[in-house]
Amino acid sequence: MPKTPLQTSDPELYNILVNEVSREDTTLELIASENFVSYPVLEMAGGVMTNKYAEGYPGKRYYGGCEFVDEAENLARDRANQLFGVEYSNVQPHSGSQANMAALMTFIDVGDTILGLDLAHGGHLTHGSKVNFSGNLYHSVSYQVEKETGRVDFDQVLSLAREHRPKLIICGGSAYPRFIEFEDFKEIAEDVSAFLMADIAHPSGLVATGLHPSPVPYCDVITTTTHKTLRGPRGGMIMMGKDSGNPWEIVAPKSGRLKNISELLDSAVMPGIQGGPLMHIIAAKAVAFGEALQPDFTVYTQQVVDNAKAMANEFLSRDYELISGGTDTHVILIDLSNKAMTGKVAENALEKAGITVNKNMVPFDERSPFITSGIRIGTPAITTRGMSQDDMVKIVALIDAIIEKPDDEDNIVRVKAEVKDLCTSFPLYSDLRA
Ligand code: DSN
Repeated sequence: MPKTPLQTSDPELYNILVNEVSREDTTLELIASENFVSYPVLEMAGGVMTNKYAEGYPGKRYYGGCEFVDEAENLARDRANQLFGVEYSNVQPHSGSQANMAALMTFIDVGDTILGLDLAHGGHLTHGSKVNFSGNLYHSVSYQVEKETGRVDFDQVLSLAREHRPKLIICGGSAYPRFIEFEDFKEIAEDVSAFLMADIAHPSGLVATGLHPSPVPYCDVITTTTHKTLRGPRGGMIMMGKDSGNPWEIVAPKSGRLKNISELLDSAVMPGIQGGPLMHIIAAKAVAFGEALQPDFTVYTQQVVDNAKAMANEFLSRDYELISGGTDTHVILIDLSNKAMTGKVAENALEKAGITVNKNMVPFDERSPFITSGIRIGTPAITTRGMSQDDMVKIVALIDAIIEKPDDEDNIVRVKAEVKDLCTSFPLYSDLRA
């Protein structure tokens, strides 16, 4: 095979790339926020639109030569609107965090109060964590889940909302295995006249295919990433739908004038927090949204959920404690306390056996985020490889074998060989191997 340009010019980095292809192919990727994009998405993400400066929006750029990137961004927006049933989308945020930052900047002023899910209870850094801009620039109050059910404690949300009068409430999170309860949040937001923002970064692929309730009828603004269950390139997006009763005009935080929210959101993203958009990634988002509009994608997301449920049942039958007792989505959160094991030890031992998970705090965790009592598992990536329920049962058995004997090197070698065999039956990126 002829050498690739990278192989010729920079063999050191070429080898790093090839090693990553091999790692993804020969290990079980169970990180709930990861997925494997298609070749067409890769082609666009690695294409020449990376060269183009296009500050501004289609038809209103600060640079010439934007004819084709305009077409790509318009397609990305149109497809996003169709996919989620919304009237407005901004596909420029470089990440979910930047989508969240732009949304907060649009709806509220620095110093205003926000109410979001505690990071240690499944929330996200940008939902008000003290180590993040959201907890620094805003007065942040956090709600939690109930100890017994692992589900959002709506009595607490209501009482915190009435006590602190947040200007904006955030629903959604990074380690919440159940459907986000948009309707319940809406009731509370209305009670205290707060804006309601949904962060659907995790379940957006399930939302797009109707397997998770839609936030559109309830939320003033919706943010997401594009690379998790949605299976696009790494990035973020902001949306608004008319169904929510959102007036599409608000008194702008700074000027005090009545403004169209979509215009405020656009200018919060650029020039507010970003400069030049990543046009290769925006075009790759358009490709991924096109894929997600195909009937096959619903077959895929249904399998993601079926696989997560099959895994959850198998874990339960092996005496594992699952937060909330199971899952509605692609996420499973396991408390390993009854296995006398920390999340950190489990993550390291599983990684040695070729199984990639992340340590994760569980609600009311007494351990630090660097140790944790739990692990988070997700099925989007292994489902993309074509795995189904029978494979989930095998994978849980392999995980259990490691959790039982995390220090037994022979056991790790045996499990690693089985992981490799399983991966060989579901090849990934065969065309990209050295
Ligand atoms: N880091 C992402 C996750 O793993 O869920 C959230 O930003």
